[in-house]
Amino acid sequence: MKKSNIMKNLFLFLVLVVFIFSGCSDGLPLPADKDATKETVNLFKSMWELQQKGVMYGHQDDLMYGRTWWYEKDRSDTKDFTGDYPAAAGFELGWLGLGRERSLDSVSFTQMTEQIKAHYKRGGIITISWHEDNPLTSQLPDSIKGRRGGSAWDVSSTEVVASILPGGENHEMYNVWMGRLADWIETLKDDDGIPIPIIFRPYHEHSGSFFWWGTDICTDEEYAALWRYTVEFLRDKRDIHNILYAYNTDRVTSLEQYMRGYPGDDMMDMLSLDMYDRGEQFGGELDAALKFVTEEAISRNKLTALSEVGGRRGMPDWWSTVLLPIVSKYPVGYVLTWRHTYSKRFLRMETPPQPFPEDFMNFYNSEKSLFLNEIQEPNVYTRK
Ligand code: BMA
Repeated sequence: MKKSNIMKNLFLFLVLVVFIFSGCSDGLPLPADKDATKETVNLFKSMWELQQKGVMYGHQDDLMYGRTWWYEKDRSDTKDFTGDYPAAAGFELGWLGLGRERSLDSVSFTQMTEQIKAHYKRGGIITISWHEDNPLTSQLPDSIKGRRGGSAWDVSSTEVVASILPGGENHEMYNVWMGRLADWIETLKDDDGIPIPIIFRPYHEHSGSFFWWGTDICTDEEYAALWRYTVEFLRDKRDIHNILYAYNTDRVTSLEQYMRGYPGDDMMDMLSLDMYDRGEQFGGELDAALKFVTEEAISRNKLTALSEVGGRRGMPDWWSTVLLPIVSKYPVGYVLTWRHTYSKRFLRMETPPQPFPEDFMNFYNSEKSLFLNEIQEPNVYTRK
């Protein structure tokens, strides 16, 4: 072989080696966890691409119950109404840390695992919130507990976060809660034993002061430290690598307010926002907030979501006239509406409430919205 040909082949070989070992041949951003599983990396990349294409619909506890039914296999309010499942299914872990069998919303954690597996198998996305009890005030006698009785909403003490961080008097107890969380996450495996990727959004709505981790209830430094401790516990101590971590606030009016307490790009995968429509000013506020949150997320190579949103009372066309036009302007990964609380009272009614208003079909039929069918191919976890 001529010398020049040898050089050429050597060069091509080196290019190939660099290509294989760089692992990011497609140029798409990657999760913060350098050891994220293949499926988790693929989920991140798929969501990055999907958020340019449209906005996924997500619904909390969609697969666990509806207003008039409780845990029926394959049932979903979204599917009952539209014929398709939501792209993202939301689940809630409150009371898992306490070692209970059922969540604060009475959902069995074992059944939750079953539904997570089923949704993963269909190619759907899983997102998880955690309204855990207050680790400090829940230990107090009932007579001196705060107004919300030791729950996530008990904001009677500003010492809670400090008390569970390393060196705090509740640190060991919180490690036990975290251990239970890690144990449960480890049960999320498909039939081949592959860990199922999840989006985890604990300590949410930090800009509000209605949870024990809220903005006036702990300092921004304590909040960031709580996040760092949580990620390090799951990722480093427990070696769990199937999680995308979502940073989240309630309504905010500036980027500076949004970023208070941000634990860092080395931990977070998603910048998300929760905002419920409480009246006229909502449209403008949501528009402004989504603009700076999505711009910031994209500049940091992070995913985005409007991870909780809810319509305005007495506004039947809210989905198509308020939500859709605003979220369509920005690369928003998904919008998630909250749970449809089950009640026997609804069953006794002559005409039980519809799961959604008629206008939800306009949202469903829009080219901009993505339901399960529209994200099944290619599969978000295999990208094939
Ligand atoms: C809240 C309400 C509560 C519920 C909690 C956790 O916003 O829906 O009833 O317990 O979320 O899911």
